[in-house]
Amino acid sequence: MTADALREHGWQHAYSGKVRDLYEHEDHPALMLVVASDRVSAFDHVLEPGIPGKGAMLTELSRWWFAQLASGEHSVANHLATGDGLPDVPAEVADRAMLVRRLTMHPVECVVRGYLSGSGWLEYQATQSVCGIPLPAGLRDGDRLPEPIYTPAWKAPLGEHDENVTFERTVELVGAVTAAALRDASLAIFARASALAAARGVILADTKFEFGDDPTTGALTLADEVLTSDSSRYWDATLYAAGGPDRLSSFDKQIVRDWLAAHWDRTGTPPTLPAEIVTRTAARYRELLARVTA
Ligand code: Q0Z
Repeated sequence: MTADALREHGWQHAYSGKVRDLYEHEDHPALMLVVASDRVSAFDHVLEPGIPGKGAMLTELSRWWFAQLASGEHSVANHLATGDGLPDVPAEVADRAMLVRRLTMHPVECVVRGYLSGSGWLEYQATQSVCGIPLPAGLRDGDRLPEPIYTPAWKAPLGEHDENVTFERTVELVGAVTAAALRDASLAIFARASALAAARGVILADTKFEFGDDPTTGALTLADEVLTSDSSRYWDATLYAAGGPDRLSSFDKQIVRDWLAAHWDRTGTPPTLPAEIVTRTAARYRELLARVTA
């Protein structure tokens, strides 16, 4: 068992999200271990069974993006721990675990949208704006925005949904200097990442970053998972351009969502996913990883 293997190496469970688990180590209080599971969620439920290899594939994608973003002219610091004297990561979880430095996290989800969809589309229909940013009239679900917008959300307490907020509200939450730094870093990273994805035939529609301050240097540092299909919406550029019914199919668990929508009335416990749905979903995650990191 995973939990036993981690405990034998001194890792104690600290926190679990729907999909990932966080561990800490008594002898290494400055570090944490982020472990991505194969769990998949849709319509706010964690489904059975998991998607074999999902945790490893999303971890590989995060690592790849961290490396891309750390290199080059506009390099971004990240929370991955490197160097000597680091604790063991059990072999059982090595391919889906990231050893990270413990940061002082900022309680803002830094969302950037290049296209209008999801909660942004819902808010737009009600107000013709998203997070206080006015938008042109007449946009449809999935339309490209005139330019990418920063639409932060406040990290709600456990179990509650994050709440879209204005930039001004983030100033109240973290101060003017940090609020501006979060926005500027988020937009700059999105610009780099979406250009890179586009070159590989993938549209990065939107994504969510989380940042913290490095406690030793004070540097703003990219944390959490980055640009995975759990934290981002990726679309197939060819399907999008063709404009057919699948043009906004997300590059990951759309198959799960579609199957569930057709086989469940959204009350009670969701049904078990058939093997074919699981296999096809795993193949989608594999395809995204292969395309992006090609
Ligand atoms: C991330 C989360 C979960 C994974 C706390 N480097 C860091 N320093 C301090 N805190 C965090 C990180 Cl990544 C941190 N989360 C979200 C929850 C699994 C990530 F269950 N919470």
